[in-house]
Amino acid sequence: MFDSGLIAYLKKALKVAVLTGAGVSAESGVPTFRGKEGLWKKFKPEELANFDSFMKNPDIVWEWYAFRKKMMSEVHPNPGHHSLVKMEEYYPDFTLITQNIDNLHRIAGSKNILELHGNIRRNYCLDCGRQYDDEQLQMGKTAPRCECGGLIRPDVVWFGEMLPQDILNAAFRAAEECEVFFSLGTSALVSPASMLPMIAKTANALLIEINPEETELTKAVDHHLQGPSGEILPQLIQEMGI
Ligand code: BV8
Ligand code: ZN
Repeated sequence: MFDSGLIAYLKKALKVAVLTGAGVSAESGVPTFRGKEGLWKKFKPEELANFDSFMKNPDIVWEWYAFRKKMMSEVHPNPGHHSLVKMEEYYPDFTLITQNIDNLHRIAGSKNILELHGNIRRNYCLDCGRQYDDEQLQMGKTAPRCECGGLIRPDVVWFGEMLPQDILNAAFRAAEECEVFFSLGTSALVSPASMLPMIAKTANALLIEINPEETELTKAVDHHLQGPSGEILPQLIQEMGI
């Protein structure tokens, strides 16, 4: 199924980094952003996933997040997530960088995860910073309030917001130092996450993309493995014998 040279190279690599996007969760039933059934189709992302809209209309933004929290709490990791857990166990130095906020990598058992855009399971108070997980929130029609009276927001990175600096730096470091970089299920459009694959390539890593479609990145990758990650990744690790 795969080029034998590629399998041999992957088996002897020591340092591997992976960037995942919404496509990796598509086979779990989580709609991607830009796909046909794209989440962004139903909603105006710019109007929902940003701080100003939240301050202007917290109830509307919370309605969207309550809908996504419920949907993400009812889905399960797919074979693609489980293959990444096996890869983490196999490689001496493995970094999983994700743009996804759906918590599925953690549920699948991945350990060393860099959550670039936060995690939909976490929330915090805008005024006092107190953290709340979903179970502690009364999810209703209006945005939940903290005991101090402050507005509670989801702990995700909105457009125009900085990514957590320490996590982003760790992701840049992993991309610079790895021998193999996988770009999985991402349209590679949202920065600064979209910079990581080219940072790895510039640092002479082997750049592999898994995606049923071509993306902005495809022309620059060493291997474009065309297909769903939930099918390709299990085949890849099977051929690698891990
Ligand atoms: C920042 C969390 C610095 C929230 C997300 C112009 C105006 C304003 C801003 C900008 C601008 N130009 C650039 C920017 C910066 C902006 C940006 O990149 N915008 C894009 C749209 C151009 N970035 C930011 O704002 C970032 N912050 O830059 O701060 C700064 C600060 C202050 C002032 C100046 C600068 C913050 C970005 C984070 C936004 N938050 N999510 C939430 O989810 O609610 S982004 C969200 O969208 C995701 O996290 C993810 O990153 C992105 C979606 O991308 P993908 O994951 O790739 O998903 P997509 O649907 O696009 O693609 C899916 C792919 O999977 C497809 O290729 C498909 O073919 C494939 N696929 C489908 N099925 C499968 C599959 N693949 C494999 N298997 C399958 N089965
Ligand atoms: Zn508070």
